Amino acid sequence: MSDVRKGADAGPPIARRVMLSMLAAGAAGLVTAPYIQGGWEKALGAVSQNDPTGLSGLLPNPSGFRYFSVAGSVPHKDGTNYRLSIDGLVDRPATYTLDDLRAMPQSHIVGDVECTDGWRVPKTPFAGVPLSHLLAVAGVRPEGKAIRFTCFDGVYSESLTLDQARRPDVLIALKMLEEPITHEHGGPVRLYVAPMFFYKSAKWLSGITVTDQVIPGYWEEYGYDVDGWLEGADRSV
Ligand SMILES: Nc1nc2c(c(=O)[nH]1)N[C@H]1C(S)=C(S)[C@@H](COP(=O)(O)O)O[C@H]1N2
Ligand SMILES: [Mo]
Repeated sequence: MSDVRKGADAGPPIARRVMLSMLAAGAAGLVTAPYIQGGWEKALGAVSQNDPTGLSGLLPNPSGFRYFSVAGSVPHKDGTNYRLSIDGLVDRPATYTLDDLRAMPQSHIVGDVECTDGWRVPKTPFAGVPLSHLLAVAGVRPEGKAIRFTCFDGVYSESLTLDQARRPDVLIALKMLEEPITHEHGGPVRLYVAPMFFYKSAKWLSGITVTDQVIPGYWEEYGYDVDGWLEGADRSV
């Protein structure tokens, strides 16, 4: 690379240049150009992976989604190295591969996606294993009252009460938008908590731990409600 700079300013020059040009494209209204959506999403995802400012999450995206990651970079995982563990207050702790999860009962849900930042994507299809199924297989002990979720980005975490976790509209999602979940959207496996704000839907899910009380997740430490119900959600399910 000819223009690698030295000193405090030496960052990833290509990533920064791409990001700036995409910001410029957005500002110039070029986003109405007929981008192939997958390509645009891929490019955006690649940029947000290298974007410590989080600014790229604000880039316009024809699908309506924004990409969020509180981690600067996230390892890519697939069927060869992905693992999901379930442990804590259960009788039968286990670790699952992607194939294990694919072989379990799958549910399909079409739900609204809504971030607290105000963007919303209605009627988004998700598919995967009901969390209730995994909990039943693991055998939650009587002391178990809540779930802590951890992620292979090494940073993010989330929580649900046991009652919330057992709802049929809470999925260990393997598919989103009828396709395997992309890395940018938290693949190969993310949580989907249909009745709650999207921050509850932890991306890059790697751990499910049954705890005796709710341990607030990443954003909840900064004041987000641990009960992130969407307006109109049926809380009694
Ligand atoms: N691991 C992880 N999961 C996460 C987040 C994150 O930063 N890291 N952001 C949350 C927030 S605030 C939102 S709105 C959604 C964004 O999902 P998307 O990037 O697929 O649109 O993921 C949620 N899950
Ligand atoms: Mo969000």
